[in-house]
Amino acid sequence: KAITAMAKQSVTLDVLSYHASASIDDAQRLRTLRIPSSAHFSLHELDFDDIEMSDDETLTACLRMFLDLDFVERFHIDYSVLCRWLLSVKKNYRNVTYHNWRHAFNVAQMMFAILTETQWWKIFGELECLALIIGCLCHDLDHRGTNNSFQIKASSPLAQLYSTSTMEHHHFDQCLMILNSPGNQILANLSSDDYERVVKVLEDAILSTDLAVYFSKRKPFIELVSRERAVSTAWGECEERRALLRAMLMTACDLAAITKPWPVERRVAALVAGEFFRQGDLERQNLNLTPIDIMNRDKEDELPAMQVKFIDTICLPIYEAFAVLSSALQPMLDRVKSNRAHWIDLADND
Ligand code: 5BB
Ligand code: ZN
Repeated sequence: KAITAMAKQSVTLDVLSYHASASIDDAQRLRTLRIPSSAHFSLHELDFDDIEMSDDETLTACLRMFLDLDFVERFHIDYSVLCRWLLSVKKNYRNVTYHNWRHAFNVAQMMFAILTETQWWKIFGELECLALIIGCLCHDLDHRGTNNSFQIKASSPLAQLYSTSTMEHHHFDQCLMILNSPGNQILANLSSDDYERVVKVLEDAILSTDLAVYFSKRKPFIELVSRERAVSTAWGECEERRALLRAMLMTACDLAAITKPWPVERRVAALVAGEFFRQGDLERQNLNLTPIDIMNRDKEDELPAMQVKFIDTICLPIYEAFAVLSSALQPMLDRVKSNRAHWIDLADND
């Protein structure tokens, strides 16, 4: 699988050429928009739904999160630069069914709601909170609607560049590229120490959204939670615990559609299925492979049963741990359980 340095460079150029910055004009227009309160957008709600929002509203809601978390003041972020950076981030999501800008926006809102409702923002401090929110907004940048195993099977340029956490490394690359683009440098006024720390936390956060990374950290996390039972102020001084909590928070926010009211969950699950089926179609057409059941349109009837398995093996353990750490997060666990009952119902009656 090893490739020469020169081949790697040309792969890198191929992969990086997709990047495009938003225009100054678009940024100036966003800059003049009024920013409604977090209450207006229900940004603190765990059952938040973006369906009724316009694209402009998703952008002003992001600006509201940056303002309320005091990032703009604390890190001397130039407001015009912030507007352009947000537009560039949005622009570098593709029009795929699920892994698009709306997904990234929802993940960031969930992080905002959890950090504020649990008061854990005090444990992490402003620098790590900034990295987490940027991480959520950027964690699926340039997603093509196909997963890591597809990149490997297709020997895509991305798989040649990164053999593990393929897409997640690419999302982080895209994130850094935008942060370094002229006119988009929201971290320009940080000290070099603070800048390096934010980028390191950001890298860990984005790489943590690989499910394989989640599986490797889940056991130590659950053991920590059963020992501690709550996030005490002592966690603020323990980088190891904070790092584990940050990684698990990324997954909890990434998968949070499963914690939403049933009509939202059912709608989002259909989007996930649509993207999986499209990958299955590509595997058949381009790679001459038979897709696995979850990506096979012919197995659409088995979707409710797959969701039950997804809930039991991946979702319940993490939201159970979070409900132990903070009673403010118990509603997320309750929703996962009631959605599970809905999926069981559909699985039985079809
Ligand atoms: C998930 C892991 N994957 C490598 C193989 C399939 N499984 S699964 O059996 O748990 C599964 C999950 C099967 C079907 C699914 O959806 C059918 C519509 C899902 C599923 N995944 N359902 C969801 O509602 C959601 Br949300 C997801 C997450 C999709 C993004 C996957 C990236 C996870 C990063 C932590
Ligand atoms: Zn995601």
